[in-house]
This record gives sequence, C-alpha cells and structure tokens, in this order.
Amino acid sequence: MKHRIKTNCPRDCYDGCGIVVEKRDHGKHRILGDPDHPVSRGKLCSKCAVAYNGVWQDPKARLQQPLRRIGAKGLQEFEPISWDDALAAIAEKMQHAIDSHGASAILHTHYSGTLSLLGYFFPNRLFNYLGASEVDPDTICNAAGHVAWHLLFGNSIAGFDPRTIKDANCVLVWGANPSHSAPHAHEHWLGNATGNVIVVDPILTETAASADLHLQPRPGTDAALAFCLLHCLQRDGHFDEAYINAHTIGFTEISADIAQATPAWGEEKTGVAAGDIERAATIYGRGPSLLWCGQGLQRQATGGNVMRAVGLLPALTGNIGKAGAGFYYLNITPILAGIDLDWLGGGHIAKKGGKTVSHMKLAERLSDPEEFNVFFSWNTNPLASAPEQKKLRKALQREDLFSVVCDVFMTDTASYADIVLPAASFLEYDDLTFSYFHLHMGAQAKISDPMGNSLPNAEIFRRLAKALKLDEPALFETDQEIISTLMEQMNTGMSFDDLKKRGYFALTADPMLMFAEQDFGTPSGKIEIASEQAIALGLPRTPQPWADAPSQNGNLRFLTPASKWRLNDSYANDPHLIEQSGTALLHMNPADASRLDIAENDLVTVANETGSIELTTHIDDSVLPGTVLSYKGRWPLVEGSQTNVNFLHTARMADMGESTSVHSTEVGVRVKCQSKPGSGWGQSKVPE
Ligand SMILES: Nc1nc2c(c(=O)[nH]1)N[C@H]1C(S)=C(S)[C@@H](COP(=O)(O)OP(=O)(O)OC[C@H]3O[C@@H](n4cnc5c(=O)[nH]c(N)nc54)[C@H](O)[C@@H]3O)O[C@H]1N2
Ligand SMILES: Nc1nc2c(c(=O)[nH]1)N[C@H]1C(S)=C(S)[C@@H](COP(=O)(O)OP(=O)(O)OC[C@H]3O[C@@H](n4cnc5c(=O)[nH]c(N)nc54)[C@H](O)[C@@H]3O)O[C@H]1N2
Ligand SMILES: [Mo]
Repeated sequence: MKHRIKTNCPRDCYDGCGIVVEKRDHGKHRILGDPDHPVSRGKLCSKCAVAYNGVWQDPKARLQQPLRRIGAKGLQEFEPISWDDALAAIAEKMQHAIDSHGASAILHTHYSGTLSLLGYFFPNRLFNYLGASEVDPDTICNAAGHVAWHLLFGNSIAGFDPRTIKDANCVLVWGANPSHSAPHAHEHWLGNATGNVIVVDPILTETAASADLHLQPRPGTDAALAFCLLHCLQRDGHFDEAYINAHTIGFTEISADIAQATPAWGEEKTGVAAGDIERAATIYGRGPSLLWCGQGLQRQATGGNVMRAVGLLPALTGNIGKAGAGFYYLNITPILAGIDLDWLGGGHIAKKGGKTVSHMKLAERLSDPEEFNVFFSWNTNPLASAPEQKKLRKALQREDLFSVVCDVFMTDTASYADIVLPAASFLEYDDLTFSYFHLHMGAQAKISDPMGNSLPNAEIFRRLAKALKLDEPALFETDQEIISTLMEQMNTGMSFDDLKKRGYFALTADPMLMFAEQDFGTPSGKIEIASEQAIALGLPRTPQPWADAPSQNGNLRFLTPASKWRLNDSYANDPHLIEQSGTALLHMNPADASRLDIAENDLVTVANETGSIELTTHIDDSVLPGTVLSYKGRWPLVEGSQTNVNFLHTARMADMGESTSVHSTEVGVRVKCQSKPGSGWGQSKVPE
C-alpha cells in the first residue's frame, strides 16, 4: 500500500521546500519534491533527496532509545535505559544544580537541527521558566548582521518579497551562495531573473559564474567596496535626494567618506578592478534593484560594519518600498504571518537570572568548573559546528559536568554526553514550517510513528517538566493545542488539517511591498546612517569605509562556507553523501600553490593558533590568491582524521552581536605528504 502525503522541509535553509511522501506500511517511505509547491516544483535538492531517503530512515543510524554513558566521555560507550530512568536522572542533576547554584548553572544550547516551530521553540519554555542560561543561538550564524541592520533600518527580519524580482532590473547578491545554500532559489528564482545579476563573492561560486557580473573582492573588504559603489552612484546622479531628505538621518556625516572612495582607491583596497566597480554601480543605479546580503557576508571581524555599509546602497538610491526594489537579510516569515514566537518559546513565563553566552565563549566558559554544572545540547551539534573544537572537547570531558544531548543521530556531541535522548524526525510529528526567504508557511505532517522509542522535541520537554515536578501549565500544552493557537494567530481561516491538505500557503497573493510606508523601527523612525545607538554600543556613529589588509606573513584567509552536500553538519553521516563529497579538500589558487610548492592532491597541514588539521589540496583558480576554501559540515567522528574545519575556527568575535568571524580565520599551510599520481579527490564522484 502507498499513500501520498504532503509535508514540508524544516531544515535551516532559504528554500523551505514542499515535500510529497509516498507512505509505505512496510519499509522506507519515499520522499519526493512536491510538484504543486512553487519552490520545490517536484524536485528536492541533491542532499535532502539522498539523506531523507537514506540515513534519516535508517534504523541502524537513528537513535532509538535513551542512552546512559558507561565509558569515558567521547568513547561512545553507552547502555540503553528507559525514558523514565533517563528523565529521572536528568531531573535529579538539574534539581541539584538549581538547589546548590541556582538555575543559571544549567547551560543549554540549541540551534538549527529543525526549524519547525514546535521543535525549535517549545523546549525553550522549560529553560526560560527555570531561568537557565542559554548559548545565544544566532552568535554562530547571523547575529552581527541583525545588529547592524537593526541600527540602520530598525529591522533585520523583514526583507524584500522574492516575488518582486519580476519588477527588478538588477539583483545584487552580496556574500550569499544560493547555488549551495538555496539551490531552488538559485535555479528558479535567480536563474529566471529578467534583470542583471551581480554577485559579490571572493569565490567564483556557481552563483557567481552564472551572474552577469562577478565582483571578487578580498574577504573583509566589502565596506570599502560599498563606499566605492556609492561614490560612483552619487557621481552619476543615482542618489535619490528627496528620499535621503525624507527618510534618512546622518547623510552629511558620510559625504567625505563617499567622496574619497574613488574606484581607483577601491581597486587598491579590495582587489576589484575599477572598471568592474563602475559597471556594477551603473547596473545597480538604473534600478529598481534588489539587494540580498548573505549570512556568509557578515561572518567577518568587521562584519557588522560591512552590513551597515552595504545597506547604504538601497538607502541612498531610494531602492526601498517600491516594486522590484528592496533589501533582504532574512524573512522571519512566522512573525510576518502574525505568530508570537516569544510566547511559543515561553517569554511569558521566563524567570530572570539566566546568563547569555556567545558561541564564541562557549568553550572557554564551559572549561570553568565554577560556572556551569549541567550542559544541555538539543537540536544542534556543537562538536561539529562551533569554534575552538579542541578546547570544547576538553571542556566536555570534565567529569564534574553533567551533559545531556538530544539528537536524531549519534553525533560527536552526543558521544560526550552522560545521557543521550533520541529525537524523532520531521516525518514523525505534526508541526509548522517556514522559509526565511520566500514568504511561505507550511505544514509538517506526521507520516508515521517516531522510530523506536524516539520522541519529538516538544514531547521530550513536556516529560522532562513532569520529571522535574513542575506545574506551570504552559510547559504541558499539547502539540495540538499549540498548533491551533498558532493557526489562530495567523488568522488565515484555515485549520491545521486544511493546511495539511494544501501543504503550504503564501502570506499574500501578490508580492508584499516591504517598507512601502517607509516605517523604520529605529529611534528616529528613519534610516539611521548616523546612529546614537551605535555609539551606545561602542561602535562608530556611521558605517566606515574599512577594508581588511591582505593577510600578512604568508598566512591565508580560510573560508568555510556552506557545502552543497550537507545542511550545516546534518547529512555528514549519510553513506551516499559521504561518497559523493569525497575527501575533505583545501581549494587553493595556483599562485599560492606554486609559492608554497604545493601540488594537486598533496596532503597539507593547515594550522593556526587555535588548532591544526590535515586536508587534501585541490588547485583551483576559483579562489583568490591569499584565500583558501574548505566547505563546512563534516563530522569529526566520520572523518578518518577525527577533525573538521572548526578545529581552526577561532573564538574571535565580530564587531557586533558577539557573533562569529569565521570567514576572518587565517591559517598557514604546509605540505605534509606529497601526492601520488591517481590518489585523492579524483576518485570521488563529484569533488566537493
Ligand atoms: N566553519 C564554519 N562553521 C560554521 C558555519 C560556517 O559557515 N563555517 N556556519 C554556522 C552556521 S550558519 C550555523 S546555523 C551552525 C549550525 O550548527 P548546528 O546547529 O550544529 O547545525 P547542524 O550541524 O545541522 O546540527 C543540528 C543537529 O540537530 C539534529 N536534529 C535535526 N532535527 C532534529 C530534531 O528534530 N530534534 C533534535 N533534538 N535534533 C535534531 C541534527 O541531527 C544535527 O545533529 O553552524 C555554524 N558553523
Ligand atoms: N547546502 C547547504 N545549504 C545551506 C546550509 C548548508 O550548510 N548547506 N546552511 C544554511 C545556513 S544555517 C545558513 S546561515 C545559510 C548560509 O548561506 P549563505 O548566506 O549563502 O552563506 P555562506 O554559505 O556561509 O557564504 C556565502 C558566501 O559568502 C562568501 N564570503 C565569505 N567571506 C566573504 C566576504 O568577506 N565578502 C563577501 N562578499 N563574501 C564573502 C563565501 O565565499 C560564500 O560563497 O545557508 C543555509 N543553507
Ligand atoms: Mo546558519
């Protein structure tokens, strides 16, 4: 027997695809793209198609039973235990921490395993209610950009509606690589743009290769490049003075910076040819123009300044609030749909006292035996994704730290847990999903019961609240109750069952015009080019035309963006995707290779003050001289080397939001072992 059921992909991805599941009573379900969905159009991306039909349904790979550690931390020696015993053990340790040190001694971390609303937000209710400490999730991803655009626009979670591309003469994609990070948007959205596409990226990505114009600046020089574009735009009469007067404050304070940012100066600062800067300004200036600032863009030591500077383009050319114009960083669609995420995550029952810790400080703070006694990691895999891997492992080996990990799989992080809790997958419970690009909400439909004894995140935390003998009703609301409240908040007239039948809905029939009222959430209500709030944060009053200098002393800038074959670190354990993506590579420009006497397929040591790893070289002129590239997303425990790129990810914070500066990482590279003919990545099907 097979039935076809619509559901939606809850991964942390711009696309947010519609899925059709051919449900089987016996054996694996078949997971396909929904032909009626405007994004997936009947096809899933290569990674989800493989992993959802592979490791995600593999009973041998899935965690199916709570586990208790019986060997040393990290050795993966566990015994199965019942849910009651697991939750009782956790409750006892949590209660002990609360009684002896206060709830702030419990540190929880969570992020992007599932973005479905209950799965992502509901567990926070318990930690909020207790007043536990939290690792600020966005500090590993996009916090600097949020702060920057909050200062400038008073908003960083509502950008252009992608459907407005039909009216755009130019799409400027700055530091995003949708060919990997949003493959459907790359193919069907950007691929069908009628206007010119400009891509700004230090790597010749597939997105850049298919653009009309690719600007390839040295990493961290984007603010200077933005000021050069502004220089040309002003010179050529593309500034909208009426708009600037009506809707911005502080313009005169950056006039001198714009005046000095000539294309020749920009070429020297950024490495982009002056003629290309001119061409980009001409295309963007014609307008209407869309600007997409990627999350990769702001993962720089001065990433916040970069975002503020690049955001000046739409502000000064008036490319805001009209068809085909606008800026975009993230669309938090559930909020735009009317959902109260703060309520969902328990803001209304939160107790004070919990600390907030940046991911950049996690390894250091967890190393301190005085500060945290209980560590709870759910929906995230910090021993693959976080910085300072060596130090973090050492911290998680602390015998006096009780750690709990809740995941779908036995990850590196789970290997270090005292108790492992098996989470159900998105095929096994009802929920709501969204895309942070397209303005769509979707239904996640339960296809079958949770595998083995695994449970959905929300149910796990209801049971834990019970084990803790708590009686706050918000901790026990059922999925059904919450989903109906969320449906009411969205006020669509649809029930969840209606939505399940349809699969998804778009927030509006026609493209939404963001900021049509020019209503900015800044203190002045205008776009704040000069910002008192920035001063209060210890930042410059205005965006600065800064550019990082090229790396010194033979060091190379180490970029580790999204891989085509994984979704963050998810899918790193799928056997077919492991084969597809082959050996972990270091992409290096031929000029650097010859300077360092490195050849194709050499095994090299890549090192800095944080750590050292070994990678196989791929000589590749799509990366700039002075820059090397290796994709994120591998699990150390799957790699023969037991390491991944985050052994080199320093804890240096960006200028805003205590956020990651991972793309500012610098490394030295030297040959460890020269290649033998016929060895290395050439054997994998598609080198990553
Ligand atoms: N070097 C480098 N490092 C980076 C980045 C980079 O660009 N370069 N990018 C960073 C970014 S942008 C991000 S967002 C972070 C992401 O980092 P993480 O949040 O660690 O993302 P994932 O590795 O996908 O981990 C999610 C985990 O959640 C599990 N999971 C999936 N569904 C569920 C569920 O329903 N319940 C539970 N309990 N678990 C579930 C998955 O199995 C997986 O192990 O990584 C960051 N790390
Ligand atoms: N396949 C796949 N899809 C994903 C993910 C994944 O891991 N794999 N992760 C998801 C998540 S959590 C996120 S946050 C998004 C991230 O997706 P994106 O927003 O696309 O961000 P990244 O892939 O980190 O980086 C995008 C580009 O930024 C460039 N870049 C790095 N430094 C600079 C710089 O200084 N200046 C400029 N102009 N560009 C720079 C990199 O070369 C890279 O090509 O993707 C999501 N989608
Ligand atoms: Mo992310």
